Amino acid sequence: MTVTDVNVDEILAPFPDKVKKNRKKHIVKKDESASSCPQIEANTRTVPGIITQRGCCYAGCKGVVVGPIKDMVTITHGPIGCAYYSWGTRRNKARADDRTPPEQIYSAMCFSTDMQESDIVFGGEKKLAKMIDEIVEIFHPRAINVCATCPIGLIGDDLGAVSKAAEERHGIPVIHYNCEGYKGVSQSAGHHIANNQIMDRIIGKGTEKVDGKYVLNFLGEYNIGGDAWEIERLLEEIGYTVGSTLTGDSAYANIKNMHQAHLNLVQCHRSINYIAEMMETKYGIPWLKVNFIGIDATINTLREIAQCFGDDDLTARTELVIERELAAVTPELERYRKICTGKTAFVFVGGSRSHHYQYLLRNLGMEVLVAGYEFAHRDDYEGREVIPTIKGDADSKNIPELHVEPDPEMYEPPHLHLNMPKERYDELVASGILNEYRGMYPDMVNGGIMIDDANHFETEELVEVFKPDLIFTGIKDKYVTHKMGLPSKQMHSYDYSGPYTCFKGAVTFAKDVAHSLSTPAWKMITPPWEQKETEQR
Ligand code: CFN
Ligand code: HCA
Repeated sequence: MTVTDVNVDEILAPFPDKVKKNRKKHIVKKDESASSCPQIEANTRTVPGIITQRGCCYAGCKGVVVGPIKDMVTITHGPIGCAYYSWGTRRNKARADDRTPPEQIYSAMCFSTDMQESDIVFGGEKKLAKMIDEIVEIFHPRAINVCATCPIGLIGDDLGAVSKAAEERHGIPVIHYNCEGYKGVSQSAGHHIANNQIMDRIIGKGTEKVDGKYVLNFLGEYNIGGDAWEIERLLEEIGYTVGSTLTGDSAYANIKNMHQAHLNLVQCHRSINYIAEMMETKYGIPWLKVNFIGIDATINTLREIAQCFGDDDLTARTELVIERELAAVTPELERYRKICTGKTAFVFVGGSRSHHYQYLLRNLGMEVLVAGYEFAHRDDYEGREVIPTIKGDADSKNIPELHVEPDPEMYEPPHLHLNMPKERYDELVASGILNEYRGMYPDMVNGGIMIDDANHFETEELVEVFKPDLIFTGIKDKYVTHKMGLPSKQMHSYDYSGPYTCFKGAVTFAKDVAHSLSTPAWKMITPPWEQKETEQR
């Protein structure tokens, strides 16, 4: 059977009719003969009871966006479990630098009010206030984040009031996030809440001058396994100054001065597009969607950034760095490419990597048969902007969009938001220097499946049908995959490896993938559908 023969209805057949109808809208099969991308349902509630890969709003706010800010103490106001299980689960690395000494790095620590039954009954505000006082006394942080978990919203603790009073007592910013886990439908709501508060409370508050002819901020890069450091190395060699990342290895001390940059680069569009847009509106800073995953993607990105400034020296240095890095990695990459070429894969990650890694996999000669996101929005799939409408209390800026209404009339490439004349933009696109924004769909193979919020059942069915050589996914289906006799590579944490960005990162990735593919252990496992019934018990 070829990939184009796969029938989505057959995969969904065992579901009850209502579930079938729902899930069908979240699955799109690539059809090269169709003129445009079919609409995919995304950013909507998961069917109750289904084993989703998604996380919660608190995970998106605390775990993803604000937790990595190294010089801020981040308090989890809630029961200890939420703090414990969000402690150190992401590999966002941080190190000391000129502004932040080692004793002021708190991002790997775990702080929680440890709400008990009596606190739930009588309220946790006093406990939180006392905890902030103790933290200031013991750790002397520059600023504090306070993140709410589910019960806090239910009992109605006023985080804003407690934080404001603490700010007055101690004279440092205490920033609160009403990111109760149940808000929205996934981590995505938490990204939005975190973006709003960072924009409102941190960016623009600094007065220290950021020196540099070309100052860039790097948004949506979380330094997993050291990814951001590898990118910064190249950018600095070319002649850029990286003012701040958001939020991998970032500090309050740098984020507050981000408004001085000339250009914002956006790696993960899903988690940080709100700040990119808001900074463009408020400070007139243009932003550029980039991708440092994959050799060709990195080269394109470096050239595009240089084009934004139109400086010949910068362009020349960009070409020199590209040439040198390429020469250094090509022989080793070729070795691993031989093992990877012709192999097939699934890629299922949160909200941006599933597309970014398609470029790198293509460099290795691998074909992605199934790709999807846990919590992406339609623009991430379809490659066009879909305007969100806010449902609920639209006046409260802490309520993120809960549902996205499609606007088929709307098309604006979110890839490029530059304050450059339209003619210059058209010229750069026409000459092939700037690429149009592409969502995941245009990069799928014909007959391949694009799937939103995939669940365990569907993943197993798709594996049985497509029989990929490897799955790129997260911890929640890593071991299920192994039991099916398939290697899996964690695309969130990189399984203790990385960095995977730019040229050297591509080699590290290729080596890890080649090792996974060559391990004989997978042939010794019989997948469930090949086992006899008695063996299955
Ligand atoms: S580092 Fe990012 S790249 S921020 Fe986002 S959408 Fe998560 S934590 Mo896991 S790996 Fe993943 Fe993306 Fe952006 Fe990470 S694909 S799910 S919320 N994500
Ligand atoms: C999160 C964090 C996560 C989880 C990874 C996984 C991460 O979404 O809360 O499921 O394997 O990258 O650490 O996405």
